[in-house]
Amino acid sequence: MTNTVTLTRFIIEQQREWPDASGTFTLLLNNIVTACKQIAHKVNRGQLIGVLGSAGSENVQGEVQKKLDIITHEIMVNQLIWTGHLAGMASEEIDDVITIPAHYPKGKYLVMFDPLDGSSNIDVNLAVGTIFSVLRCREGIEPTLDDFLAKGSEQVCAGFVIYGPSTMLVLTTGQGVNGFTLDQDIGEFMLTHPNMRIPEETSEFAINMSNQRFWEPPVQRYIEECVQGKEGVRGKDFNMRWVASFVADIYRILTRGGVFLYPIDNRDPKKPAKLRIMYEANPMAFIIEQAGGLCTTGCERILDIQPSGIHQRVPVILGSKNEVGRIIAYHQSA
Ligand code: FBP
Repeated sequence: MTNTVTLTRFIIEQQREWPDASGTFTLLLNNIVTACKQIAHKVNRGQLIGVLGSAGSENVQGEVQKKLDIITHEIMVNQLIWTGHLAGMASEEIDDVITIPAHYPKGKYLVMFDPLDGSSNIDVNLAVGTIFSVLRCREGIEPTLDDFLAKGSEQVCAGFVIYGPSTMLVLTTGQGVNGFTLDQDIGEFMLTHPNMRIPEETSEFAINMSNQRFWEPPVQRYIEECVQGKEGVRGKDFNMRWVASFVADIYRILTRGGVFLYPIDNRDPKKPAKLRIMYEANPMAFIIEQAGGLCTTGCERILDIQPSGIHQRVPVILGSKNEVGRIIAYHQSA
């Protein structure tokens, strides 16, 4: 099978449907993708270039940073800061928003990113990824925090790159979801998975079971019923998967269906949830909904949430429509 449609061709042909498109978005996306190709190279080389292991520092989340957390953060910033397409950026790895220095032109987009998602898996050679979200912003101005804290429903683009057996890009600009595989020989992402759709039905759930005693009753009930299988009220057996790399769990769900839960829990009242809304939950929610799935906190559609902070955490339940719909109903009847 010869895949001839490159990402650049795909985006340019898509832009032709937007009469007032200036082409800036295509250029911005190309810069993001160039950064991800550089990251793929570092991740793939691993200990050959001494980039595995801890950096011995903590990020704003209080998490011990891996060397690659910092390296990938710097690659994203260095690839985007000079382009003239951005008014600002935000990254999982640093506290404040990243402003564009005065000696570079400013543009009309904001990019938020998790440079290395699933970094707890990097030293054990499991799939990791980069997640990004793009918002429009008032042009040529110094953006305020409010410009960044837009609802997920206002994203113009969301995507992630998974550094796994293949390096793949999954992307939406609000016209469905498409998957591209990096052809290492020519260094181009090729369209290999057009119009990805999530099956509405599934018998596979993903959750970190070790947190079970901290979950709220609706999630306790849902998982209990799945585990009871065909002997229980669901009358069918369920399988479980948990990679602990959001990108990997999401890519599996995009490919064969499933439901992912990182629900609210009462382990630590100061940190009732794990995943960050701006550069994890919102971009994945946009992708999942564009692929025919649902994404909720259990009580609220993720894309309708008014964010209150760049590193705000939210409960995330997403995936195949019928199962997520059942979990929402369990929350409503609780
Ligand atoms: P980061 O690695 O970017 O901090 O992401 C958080 C994450 O690793 C997700 O990728 C994953 O879904 C989740 O945390 C795993 O959590 P846990 O280690 O509690 O199972």
